[in-house]
Amino acid sequence: MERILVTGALGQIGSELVNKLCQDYGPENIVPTDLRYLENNPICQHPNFRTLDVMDGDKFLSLAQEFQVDTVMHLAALLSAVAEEKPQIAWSLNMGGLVNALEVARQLNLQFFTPSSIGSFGPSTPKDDTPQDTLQRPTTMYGVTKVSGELLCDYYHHRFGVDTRGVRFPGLISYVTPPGGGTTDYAVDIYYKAVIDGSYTSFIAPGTKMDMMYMPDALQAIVDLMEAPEHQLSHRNAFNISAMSFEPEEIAASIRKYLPNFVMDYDVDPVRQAIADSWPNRLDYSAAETEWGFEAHYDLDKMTQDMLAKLSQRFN
Ligand code: NAD
Ligand code: AKB
Repeated sequence: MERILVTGALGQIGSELVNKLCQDYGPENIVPTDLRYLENNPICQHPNFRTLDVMDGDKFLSLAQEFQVDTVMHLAALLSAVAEEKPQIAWSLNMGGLVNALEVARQLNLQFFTPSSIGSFGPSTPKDDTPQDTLQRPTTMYGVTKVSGELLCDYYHHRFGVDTRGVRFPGLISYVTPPGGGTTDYAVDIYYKAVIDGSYTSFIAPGTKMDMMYMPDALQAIVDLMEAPEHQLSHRNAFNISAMSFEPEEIAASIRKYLPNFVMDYDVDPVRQAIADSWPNRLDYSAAETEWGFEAHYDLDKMTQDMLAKLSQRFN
């Protein structure tokens, strides 16, 4: 991996991934792209930044050729809650954009990364210690596109020899860029509200466990998987990974260790609750540990300390 084009670079993951890639591989070797151009966004100030609608396959191909990239990291997609509001658009973007990205990788012989999600599982999947290879019958449009995407990436590897790789991310928590309309967003919102208001109303019900991860661990996982020797990988495109699993009361209790007056109540959103109920409680990620040495460094309390410190610096 030497020269990398990133799609959806202004999103929650992309905005931090681009910075990490610039540090690790040199800013001149990174090509951040997004549908949007945001004048004051530092990613848009990167000299290689280009607007790119991933539905435009010709422009995608010509940008990859112009910058002579050897890797595509494809992040542009609609997340679970928004996809449930706009299922037709979600299918069209999540699958159409992915096909275009894979075609660029196939035609130019590029290495390829795209994330799947815990959303690729459904209510019939084993909920605890969810295995790497198991039943995947998701009941959301997001999940349908994610499991289809996993299969399509496998297909491009077996059929065309494209070096496709990916992980199933859990809910990602970060303080830099707000999340783009997912079900796990509550676990980000709660920190902002804790710092700004001292209280939070959770749209996810008590007792709902989901896998989560702090952004620095997620970014390192992407780089580690992409740099792993190919012969070590028996899986490729959908490694289960996770750092922690908690329910709303547990994250609230962690916040109270540092902000003792923090209070939380509930106003459950039935749409996002139904999505959360269809997802696993806790993944088994031993395949990622064995095949490419995945490890996470942040647990719930360590993440809480860092989130509260960074957000307090910004808002207080
Ligand atoms: P996000 O919603 O924060 O960002 C998506 C970006 O894609 C936005 O900047 C948006 O402008 C851009 N975009 C939308 N339509 C586009 C188009 N037609 N062409 C080009 N760009 C377009 O998403 P994210 O959280 O950064 O997620 C990135 C990927 O990671 C997605 O595939 C998502 O499913 C996956 N993922 C994210 C999480 C998470 O918790 N953030 C968890 C699991 C998987
Ligand atoms: C979402 O909630 O949609 C994402 C995800 C887990 O894929 N954060």
